[in-house]
Amino acid sequence: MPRLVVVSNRVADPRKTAAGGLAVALADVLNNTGGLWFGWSGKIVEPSAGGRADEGELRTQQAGPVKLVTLDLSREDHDAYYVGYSNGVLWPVFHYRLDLADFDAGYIAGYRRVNQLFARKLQPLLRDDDIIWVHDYHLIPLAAELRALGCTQRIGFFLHIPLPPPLILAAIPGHDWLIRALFAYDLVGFQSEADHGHFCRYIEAEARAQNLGEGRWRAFNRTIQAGAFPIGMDVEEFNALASAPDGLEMYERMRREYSRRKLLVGVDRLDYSKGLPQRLQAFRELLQRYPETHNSATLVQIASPSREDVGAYTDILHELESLCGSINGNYGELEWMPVRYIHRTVARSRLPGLYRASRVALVTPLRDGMNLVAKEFVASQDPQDPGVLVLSRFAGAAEQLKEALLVNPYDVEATANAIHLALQMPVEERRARHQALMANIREYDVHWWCDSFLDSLVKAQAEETGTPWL
Ligand code: ADQ
Repeated sequence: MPRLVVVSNRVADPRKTAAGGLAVALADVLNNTGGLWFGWSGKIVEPSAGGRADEGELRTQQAGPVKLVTLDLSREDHDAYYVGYSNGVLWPVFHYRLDLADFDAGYIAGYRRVNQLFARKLQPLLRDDDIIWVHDYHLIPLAAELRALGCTQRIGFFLHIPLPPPLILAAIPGHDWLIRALFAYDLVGFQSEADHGHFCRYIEAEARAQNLGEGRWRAFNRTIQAGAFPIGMDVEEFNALASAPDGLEMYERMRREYSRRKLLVGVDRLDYSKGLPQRLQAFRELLQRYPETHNSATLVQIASPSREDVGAYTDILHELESLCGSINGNYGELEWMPVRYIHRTVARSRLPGLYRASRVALVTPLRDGMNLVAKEFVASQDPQDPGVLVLSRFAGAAEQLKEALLVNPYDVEATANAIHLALQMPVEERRARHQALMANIREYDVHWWCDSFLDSLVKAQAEETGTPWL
């Protein structure tokens, strides 16, 4: 079996549980093939007096059979590549938020510079028969840069976030360069059929790509394969966390604390794509419309700090604090606070217990590539007395989790009604929905995702590579 090389913006040690889904997902394949994981160390080197920062020095760490190789970035590169282009342009536009994009012309140069740096540093570490899997929007041009250095290995790309329709994509200055860069891969994977469809429409209209059928496309002297590979969760990993001491303790504690009230839960990174203000407005609407929920329902909303160096994130933080304050101020009583808002990181090991103790999960992003919290909530439930998932139709997960209560998060009243329905739902209906959801989550789990992507990558018929063209 050829060696797997994974490249992503950040690298995680797959032996640590805090590393989360992707690391766990890839750990098996990386372990089996003695793989290599390459990415940014998370460290920024400041320029020494008068000179440029000494970036790009490689650090190697052995994690069992897996080699982790990381490099530092200079302040200038980090600000342009990570804060600027990745999180100030691609993240908002790919989540349909043109209003939040900051199209500073300097960002794209930094984005390209870091992708070139990654390619330059990675190329000498590669073997001819390696299979390379590149992850996410930070690294779209990486394969093109590797090809420019003569790499002919099989290279796949998976986009973890949504891909918007062609006319939204076309608002990005240099969008044609970006999408053309995807043709340096052999396989390009998306989270949903909707995103895959947007890609097909874009390349047909803007790049006059030729549709060869069965997901194969030809343009720019290259033939690539594209498709939807919805990411799944690791059900066994989550079960193990649930039955570990931390998980059990959390469950018992929450059950005791909320024995007289129904618990609603939201767990997100604090991000404007997650629809948090709309969710709180829907909860406020629930309290307003259905007085019987007073004193009987509590929303625990965890919103972990994220990308605090990007301006739009400070705005959403303030909006959220103000909404929580006004809901608690207007509806709270001495013995009951309607919202418990936690702007802190919560250990992954405590999530299954929290989910299991909750009657309803509110997963209501305005846009999301997939949203694994939705799947993790379902997998944590007691099958005899399961909680209900209220899920945004704009999360990639909605294509698969059809038995959830699907809502339009912009429609605050309808969302409030769905939450009410969830709180009232009889146990037979909860069981039936849970069973159907679980069947999907088990079948399309993280191992399915990994295997089906890598299978397609191995089979993708790479034809002539043509001249590298960036
Ligand atoms: P995220 O936007 O981070 O990921 P999500 O899928 O919800 O979104 O979460 C990824 C992982 O982080 C999950 O395992 C979840 O449990 C964990 N997580 C999220 N919020 C947390 C919190 N507050 N505390 C602790 N853990 C938390 C991106 C895309 C998603 C896509 C994933 C995977 O934006 O759409 O599902 O990648 O492809």
